[in-house]
Amino acid sequence: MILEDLPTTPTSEELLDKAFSRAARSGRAKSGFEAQQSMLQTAANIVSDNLENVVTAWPDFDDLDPFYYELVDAIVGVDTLRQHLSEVSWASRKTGDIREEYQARFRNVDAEGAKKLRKQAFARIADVVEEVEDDLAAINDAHQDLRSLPDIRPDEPTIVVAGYPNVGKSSFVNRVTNARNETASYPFTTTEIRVGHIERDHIRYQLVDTPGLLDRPPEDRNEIESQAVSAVEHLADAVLVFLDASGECGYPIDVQLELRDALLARFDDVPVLTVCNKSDRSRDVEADYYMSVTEGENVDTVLDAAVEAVGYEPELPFDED
Ligand SMILES: Nc1nc2c(ncn2[C@@H]2O[C@H](COP(=O)(O)OP(=O)(O)O)[C@@H](O)[C@H]2O)c(=O)[nH]1
Ligand SMILES: [Mg+2]
Repeated sequence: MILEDLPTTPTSEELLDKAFSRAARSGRAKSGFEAQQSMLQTAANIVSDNLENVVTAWPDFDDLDPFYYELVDAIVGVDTLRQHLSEVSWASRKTGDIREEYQARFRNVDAEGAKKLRKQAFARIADVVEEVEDDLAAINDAHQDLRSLPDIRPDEPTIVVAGYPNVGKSSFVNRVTNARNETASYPFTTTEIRVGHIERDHIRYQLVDTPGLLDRPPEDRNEIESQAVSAVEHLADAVLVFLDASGECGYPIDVQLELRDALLARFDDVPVLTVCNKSDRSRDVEADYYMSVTEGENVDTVLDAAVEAVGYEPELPFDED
């Protein structure tokens, strides 16, 4: 997804090792005063460039699609991440300042004096880098947490599949997308988001299955999960709520209907279709559609209805003014 191209964030130790060993190498190529000057340049440049790259590698959070913004915020906290990045940015500038300061001071000393100053400068650079040790670690953690986000395209028409566990959501998504390998999952707490794709009239639709999220009453969701629901809200163009009237899923039908009603209220901007799945077992509930995924009954009808409900009209290039 959008964040997968981020380079790995170095630890402060890795960064200092790299900077000082390259500096030593560049120092060996010269001698006396010049060796010291070259070491300072090299170390400071490596540190300040690498720290800056850590920061600029991240997209501007304000440019993120609301879906991803909410998701990033739910998983790592946008404000916290911004804070860490701004600390690292500070460290990059500070290292640049140290380089300038010592370069100026180098003008008035001999080789021996330059060596002393260079050592002093290295100690100060090391201090600066160590000061952002925690920030670098937190940025790296955030990156790890975010890199496995499923590749969801917020601009693609999206059908969200909801309903209690074991009502047949995954069976449906797997059957119609016919692409198990396309489903990716993202675990934070108990939550995953899985996505599969279908194509109708050359338009790609995303089918999103959210086990752990839209399969339980709102009051059972923790804060992160609630925020993830907000993210999904930005995404959904239509919602399919699956019911299992047979109760084989382990949840009584009245409880399932309560969840359906909560979803109707929550996703009030988009069509929400009620689908009684496992119609081979029971049809004992009022629903928009009756389907059996395992028997292949009405599966396409439900999919067509969902596509219809999305009502996606692709923008044609010549429509633009
Ligand atoms: N009898 C019957 N079983 C079904 C049907 N659809 C799914 N199942 C079964 O219900 C169980 C739970 O399905 P699953 O897709 O994992 O549900 P999910 O938890 O909502 O994703 C599995 O054993 C499925 O084979 C159906 O239409 N009829
Ligand atoms: Mg499932």
